[in-house]
Amino acid sequence: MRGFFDPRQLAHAPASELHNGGFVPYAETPARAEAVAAALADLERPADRGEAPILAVHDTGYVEFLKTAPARWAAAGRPGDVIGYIWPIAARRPVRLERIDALAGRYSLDASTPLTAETWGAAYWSAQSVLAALDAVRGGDRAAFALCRPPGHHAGRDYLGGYCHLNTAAIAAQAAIDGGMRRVAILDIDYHHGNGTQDIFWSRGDVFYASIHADPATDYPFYWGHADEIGEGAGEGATLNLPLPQGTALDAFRRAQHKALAAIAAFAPDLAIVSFGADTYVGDPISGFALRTEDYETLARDIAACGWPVLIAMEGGYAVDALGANVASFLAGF
Ligand code: SP5
Ligand code: ZN
Repeated sequence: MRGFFDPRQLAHAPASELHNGGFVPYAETPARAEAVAAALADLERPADRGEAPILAVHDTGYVEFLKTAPARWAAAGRPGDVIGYIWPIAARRPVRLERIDALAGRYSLDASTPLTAETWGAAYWSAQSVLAALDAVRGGDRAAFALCRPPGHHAGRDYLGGYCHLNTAAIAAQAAIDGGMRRVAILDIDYHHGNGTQDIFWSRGDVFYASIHADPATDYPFYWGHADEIGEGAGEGATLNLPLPQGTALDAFRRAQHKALAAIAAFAPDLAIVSFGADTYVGDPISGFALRTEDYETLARDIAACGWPVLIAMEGGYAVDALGANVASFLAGF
């Protein structure tokens, strides 16, 4: 299977994130991508397909913010990485935002996703990697892999969060549709619910979003991912949430994935995009499921058996020592 990655994706390295009331080392490290790249032979560098496919999903003001916020932060005399501290919960109306702190709150979901001067470039090449993998599948490959880092599924049209800036799965799905595919399914098997992907396609009937994740009652992102969230308007019924309790191991996860695959089969997609997080691993430091390395191959075989062309986009996975083996196991199933 062809896989895509650009070394410029490594340059994004925030120092810390806000967690449980204090700053702790940032969990989404460059070492994650290095571990995956080391485990997979010959990842290819993506071509540059420009900003248009990114702007087909993301708000132009938000993209401008990602590019310019670090310089504005430095110009304001701030040390460290850009991070918001005020969020527009009440004043959700168009007001002219001047200060960097106003913008940081407007364009972010949480305070665990700081921006550095290198973030835009890394996120840009993460998006180019997923677009290169899409082209491999469009060219006839049965499956292709994008080592997306930073990850994407918590990022919405106009907000970052959950270590994510550009929603790579959504960018690929939109590019597939704009390139002539009629229906695209996204199967999200990261430990966390992909609130950004769900939000982007919430009212759309042409992109089916199915997610298996930790119950938002106990886990980030808390506000989204409940079983009764099914989409609305033209998208009603095109969102499927299958929350599972902490401690879930292969058997229950696999049963949930069978449900998701059956729903996707009924949707009859031209392409399946898998948002793949290995933070479901038993040894993951920030998560609570109990999958083992060999389980990823089993899950991948079940997906491959459905027969759709598959684009695999990397999401989370924070047990760096096991990450390469976990990703390799998953890809082996295809
Ligand atoms: C893509 C993805 O998996 N994002 C996950 C975001 C979860 N953020 C909330 C969990 C906070 C745990 N932080 C622990 C930091 C240890 N250094
Ligand atoms: Zn995750």
